[in-house]
Amino acid sequence: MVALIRRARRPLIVSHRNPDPDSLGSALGLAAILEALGASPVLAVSQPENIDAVMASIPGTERFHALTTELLSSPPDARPFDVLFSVDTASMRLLSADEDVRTALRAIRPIVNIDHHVTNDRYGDVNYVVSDAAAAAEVIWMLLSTLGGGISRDGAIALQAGLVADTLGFQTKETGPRTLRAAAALQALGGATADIPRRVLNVRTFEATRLLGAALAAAVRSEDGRVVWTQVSERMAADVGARIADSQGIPNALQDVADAVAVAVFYEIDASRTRVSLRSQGPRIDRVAAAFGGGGHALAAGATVDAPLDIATEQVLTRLHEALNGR
Ligand SMILES: [Mn+2]
Repeated sequence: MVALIRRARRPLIVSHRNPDPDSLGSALGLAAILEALGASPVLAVSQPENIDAVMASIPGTERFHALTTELLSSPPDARPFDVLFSVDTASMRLLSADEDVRTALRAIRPIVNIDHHVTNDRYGDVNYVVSDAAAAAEVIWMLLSTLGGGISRDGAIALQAGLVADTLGFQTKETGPRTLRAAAALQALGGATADIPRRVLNVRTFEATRLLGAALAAAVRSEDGRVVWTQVSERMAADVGARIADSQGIPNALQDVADAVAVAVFYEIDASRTRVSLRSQGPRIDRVAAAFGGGGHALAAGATVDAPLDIATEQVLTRLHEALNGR
């Protein structure tokens, strides 16, 4: 792994679609490591236009190219890629919805898969999957400390943003001594922990605030009190002058309900598809997400269900109750 990083001259760094602060921050952190070693990395994600204002506060996000067949067939400066680094991404399928893009990505060798998802399917030629790491950014920091090299201040800020976001400000069960050592080291490199949490965790738009309120007011609790869930419909969003894409922080707010063991938030994508985010305080819920073609972590996972909002809600809740009852 270390040899591959040292040898790379023109690496392509990619991460999953529907970007989040950890996917972007860990990619930017890896880019900073490679740059400190003299390489010229190119960064790409599917639909970089989906990088919202919160994520755009991470320095360097404007560097992401759209991950398209055009980028892969005619790379910037006509310099071919000599290695593909994929970060925070459990399977190739999550990099792009476009089969042609995935085929073109597979033509770049070697593929180096750096991740922290338990559901990672080891699609790389080299796989560095640390499933007890709290964030992909923590795994990147492990590489940095092994290399013993330097990193720019912006790189440190990007990695700190990934750590802070995936741990919800160092609150998740995955947050361990190594996570905090990474945070301390990144703070010493200029990635302060005072300013970044507000930027990536707390700040939300006015529209997202109103939508959060509506979604919380519509919350439902199961009879046994163990599951709390809500639906975010097109209509709910329109009623508060927002779009579903504005939604932010709903699962995290619901999981603070006392005695709730698991939380589910259902988002209407269109008339036949529903996205679900799941959180758990203990029982594994990644298998519930996997049953619907999704994935994630033991205690935080999600899926896109091919069913309308109400039907998807019923299907997932049934599975979720089975999982909580150990069936
Ligand atoms: Mn992550």
